[in-house]
Amino acid sequence: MSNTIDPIPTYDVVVIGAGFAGIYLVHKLRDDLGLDVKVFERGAGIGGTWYWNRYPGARCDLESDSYSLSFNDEIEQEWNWTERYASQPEILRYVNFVADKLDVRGNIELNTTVTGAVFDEGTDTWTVTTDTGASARARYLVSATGILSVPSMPTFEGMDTFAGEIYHTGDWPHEGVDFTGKRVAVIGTGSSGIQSIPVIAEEAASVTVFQRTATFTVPAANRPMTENERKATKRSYKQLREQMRRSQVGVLLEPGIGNFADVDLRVVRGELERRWRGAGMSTSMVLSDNLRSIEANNYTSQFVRDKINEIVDDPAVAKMLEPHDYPIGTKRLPIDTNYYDTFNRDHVSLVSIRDTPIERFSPAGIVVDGREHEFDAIVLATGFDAATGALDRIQFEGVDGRLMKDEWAEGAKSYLGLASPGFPNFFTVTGPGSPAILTNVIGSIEHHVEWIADYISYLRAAGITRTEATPEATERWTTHVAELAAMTLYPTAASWYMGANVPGKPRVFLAYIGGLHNYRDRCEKIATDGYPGFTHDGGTGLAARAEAVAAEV
Ligand code: NA7
Repeated sequence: MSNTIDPIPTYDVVVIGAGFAGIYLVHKLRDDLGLDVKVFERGAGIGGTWYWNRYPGARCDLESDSYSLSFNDEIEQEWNWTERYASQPEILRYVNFVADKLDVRGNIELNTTVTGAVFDEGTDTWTVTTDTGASARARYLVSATGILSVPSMPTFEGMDTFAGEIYHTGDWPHEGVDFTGKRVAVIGTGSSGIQSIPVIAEEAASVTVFQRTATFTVPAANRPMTENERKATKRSYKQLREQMRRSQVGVLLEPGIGNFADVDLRVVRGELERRWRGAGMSTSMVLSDNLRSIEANNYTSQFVRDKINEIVDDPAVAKMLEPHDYPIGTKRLPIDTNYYDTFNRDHVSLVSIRDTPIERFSPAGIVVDGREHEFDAIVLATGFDAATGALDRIQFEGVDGRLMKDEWAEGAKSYLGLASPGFPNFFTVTGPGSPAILTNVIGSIEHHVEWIADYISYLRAAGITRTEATPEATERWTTHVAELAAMTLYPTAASWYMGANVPGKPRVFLAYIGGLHNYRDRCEKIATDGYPGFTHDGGTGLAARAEAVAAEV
């Protein structure tokens, strides 16, 4: 018998990340299952995406009463959203309110980046290492690292020679940035660029936007929430949430009015006009087959191009802003406040870098097509290494020394977006292959957390110490995800959904398109059937039953 004490603290579950997912995991696993949970979080505060993305104008693109947690009545009833679309500071306040309500802070170690995790086949446990030297061991490891948590940093020649400041929207200084009197460049016109450009233009001396791909965006029609609206929502939360869970994307968007071939185009036009004035993302969904039929999509796309030409005074600028490179909706549709109007301001200009890319940064600014543009500050609104970026940066070592980054070198493979073969007792919240990126992410997070907690509870009850997604189930799921995507227009866009925004990243569609409702049903059936598609070792009884069911599937 050895007298040595294991120097590594041991928990039931280690969680990576303290955004909405990490916080809910603590509550669910600790308070409902009675487990000992440890969370490591890179930031000096909780909130994940909403902790880092503090750029001017940062705001959620889903309505506040949808983009919020549904599992706790007290939180729902006590919290008061002030705007239809919540701003980043308000969402971060909400995250902190939730964390206090659930009393989770004691389980979270901040300022600690997980660098590696190794599975020990002798004990069926994971040992997690971090950049601070802290480590932890646990039977289960759950990644809650978020979808948009690793900024994609472009590498322009001469970047380090630029004499002014360079900021990335996804890693914004916490003290804020004062652009008053400054000449500012913004590179990138996705959601982050589209939200920040009008706000930066309010204070900067000049704003020059460098646009590689013109982006479709529709008006947010954001406004304050009235007390009556808040009361009405709070009264009907139960029904609303249930409808969201039973919907395609986990949020109540206005449905389509019919397929392109079947509807009167005058009616379509009228409906597009109505939705343009306030329906946010539903604007692109007037035609039910907008994401399946290129004719339908062309009609919707042209409507937005016409709007751009109506709004923007200078026809040459309007032409540059017209999106032509992808079907509307196949990249996440930003919703904006005064984006196109901002180009009518004298101190705002647009430089297309579609055909003449940025040559280099210089000490004074940015050189394009032989011309130097001078700036005091440059904002990179260049997006994220989405969905897999955070996982790729951690050295996950599974059975037989297999590394996740090697296993996923040709593209992420998962079973249900929740687990991956060779990595036992490891679950991914909002992982690639789940519907998360196409849905109200909070709805997906809640589902994943609850499903994982139920599964852990099942494993413990059965005395199963080791579970793993089978290669066969993973292959079937990954193929199914790809086949569903291929039935739509999504793969035609060079989007972050496809990994196309990061040089060298495999082009694999990263989400299950079949809808949150169908996904939930499928996961529930798998649970009811004893978790076919997973191996079960170390247990008896239930485990044997599960294996028998798995063999039949
Ligand atoms: P996005 O949507 O990925 O947009 C990034 C933008 O940056 C996009 O316009 C890119 O052009 C542009 N970009 C990226 N790299 C470069 C380089 N090297 N040179 C020039 N331009 C570049 O990220 P966001 O942060 O705006 O939004 C991400 C999500 O957050 C969004 O979908 C919402 O869900 C919230 P490209 O289109 O690739 O030609």
